[in-house]
Amino acid sequence: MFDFETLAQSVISGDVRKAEELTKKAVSEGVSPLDVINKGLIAGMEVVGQRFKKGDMFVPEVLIAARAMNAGLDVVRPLIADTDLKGMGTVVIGTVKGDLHDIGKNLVGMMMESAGFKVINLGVDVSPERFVEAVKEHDAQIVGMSALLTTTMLVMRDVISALKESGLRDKVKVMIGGAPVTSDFAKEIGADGYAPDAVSATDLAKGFVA
Ligand code: B1M
Repeated sequence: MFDFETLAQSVISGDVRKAEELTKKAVSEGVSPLDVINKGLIAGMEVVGQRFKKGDMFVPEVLIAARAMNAGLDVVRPLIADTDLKGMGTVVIGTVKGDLHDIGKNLVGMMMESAGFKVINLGVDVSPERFVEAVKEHDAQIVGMSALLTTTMLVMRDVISALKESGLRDKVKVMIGGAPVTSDFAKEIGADGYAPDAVSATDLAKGFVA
């Protein structure tokens, strides 16, 4: 039985080498990449989030923990992204303007890739205009927006307005997510769906193209 607790602990303490080594060990023992991510890497990052909230951890420590989590993700990424699935469609995904949080958004993008979507990851601090340009440029079927701040989640509405103004709103499905976002908020701003985590985000996207 793989020790997920120790893997989570390596993320919490920001031990990049240990996170990488333990992830490799899990993979070599046949642990599923999704379990490695959810029970080990994300579980560790959740503890970091709680400690950050209480003021027991500070920004530099959070960044170091995020680096350790990414080191683990780099190990499992090829295992879940290199599937033989046929193209499901193109998703343009980004963290909205003013917001620099990208760990969850990258995870969502990675899971979608593993499900066979072509994912255009626009990064962080993405303006409404940039979302519109990218939809046109890549002929995307889905727009995915992420926000982690109660202030920046409001930008999601602006992106939807920009899509309407450019005549693209009816051609794409819009999905949103991120810690402060809810399904009620999605309805309120006219998004097509909300997902609380990376796995349900992928299911939602699959439902859009089914
Ligand atoms: Co920030 N931060 N942060 N932070 N940070 C939060 C979000 C916060 C809740 C912490 C707190 O105080 N409790 C708080 C927001 C408060 C609020 O608005 N309500 C906060 C704050 C205040 C800030 C700063 C303002 C702090 C400061 O400078 N004073 C600042 C803002 C910078 C900015 O964006 N302009 C800031 C900075 C940072 C760091 C740079 C240090 C770092 C980000 C590093 C990075 O992303 N590269 C950071 C981090 C790491 C966090 C916490 C601790 C962890 C976020 C995270 O990565 N979680 C966070 C506390 C928390 O969330 N508990 C916090 C792990 C990740 C896997 O989960 O991102 O939720 P998550 O993604 C999930 C789901 O939400 C969902 O699926 C993902 C996977 O399951 N999901 C989607 C996400 N996007 C989706 C899109 C979808 C569907 C699902 O469809 C498209």
